[in-house]
Amino acid sequence: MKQLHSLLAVALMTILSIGCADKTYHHGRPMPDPASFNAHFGDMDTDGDELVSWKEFQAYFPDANKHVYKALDLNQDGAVDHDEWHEFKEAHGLKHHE
Ligand SMILES: [Ca+2]
Ligand SMILES: [Ca+2]
Repeated sequence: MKQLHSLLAVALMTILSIGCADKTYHHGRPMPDPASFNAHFGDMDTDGDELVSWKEFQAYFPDANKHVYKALDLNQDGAVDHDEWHEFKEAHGLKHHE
């Protein structure tokens, strides 16, 4: 009986560690540290059209990949607007100032 309990504990730990790995890896790719994306929208929007294009995003975050940018572009219109950026930051617990 004791053995069964430890077996269950091991099984539970395995399930839990798989669950954690799932959160860290999105579609099998490691997501970059969200804290590294704690930027001001206005700093990224260099041409001031209230949208951060892929080129602007890439210029600000040279290490970023399009996978991340597409995840930011919630309505998939090809550009990240202010609301989308704030939603991303809130989703990752990053503080922003109004
Ligand atoms: Ca822009
Ligand atoms: Ca968008």
